[in-house]
Amino acid sequence: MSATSMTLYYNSASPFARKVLVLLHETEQTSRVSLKAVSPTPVSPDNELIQENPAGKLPALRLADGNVLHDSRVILDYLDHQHVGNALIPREGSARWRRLTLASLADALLDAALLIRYETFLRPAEKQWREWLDNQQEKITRSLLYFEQEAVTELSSNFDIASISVAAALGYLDFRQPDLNWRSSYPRLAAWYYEVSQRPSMIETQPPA
Ligand SMILES: N[C@@H](CCC(=O)N[C@@H](CS)C(=O)NCC(=O)O)C(=O)O
Repeated sequence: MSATSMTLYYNSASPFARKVLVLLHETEQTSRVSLKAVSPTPVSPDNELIQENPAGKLPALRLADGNVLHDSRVILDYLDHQHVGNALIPREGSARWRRLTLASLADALLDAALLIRYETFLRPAEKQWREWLDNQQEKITRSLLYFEQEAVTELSSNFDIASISVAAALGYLDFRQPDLNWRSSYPRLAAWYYEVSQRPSMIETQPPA
């Protein structure tokens, strides 16, 4: 595949796009992808992005042959098949299902955080639904507790699909919920996150200040 033969629709604030960018860095494929910044929200879709993904969501990856991949999970899987290094998504066995399940929980945490962002940032204050917001936040709390109690050792073993997804989720919490102070409740997760945050792939893909 020739240089910059793919186009990634992304936004530097998007944690789902960040997962893709981190994998591109980790697998030394950044030069293969041109970046196209888009800023859709559920109430202001991006017309160009809709042509690529009818759901109107980023990330989407246009391949050299014109095919378009979405969502982030599909793109990560595809890109993990395009390099010669160690696979970041285990190809088979129990490791595959465990690492994908941890990644899926990180995505669920992100879905909840993003919905909270939309509810509080886009919806007029008088229409916001407090109980719904609280229950989305509870999804985040339960997921963090699970990662702290059940998964930190596993996450430490390899910086792969699971670790990339959890790291992107924690980065998004710092970005959008800076007062959450999750580190004091989940110290092992905090120590792990501090370590992985030093990786060039994480430094290069930080959300905007
Ligand atoms: N499951 C999707 C979620 C993608 C997603 O929610 N992207 C957000 C930006 S971070 C988006 O495009 N939102 C626009 C919308 O919901 O219309 C994935 O893994 O890629």
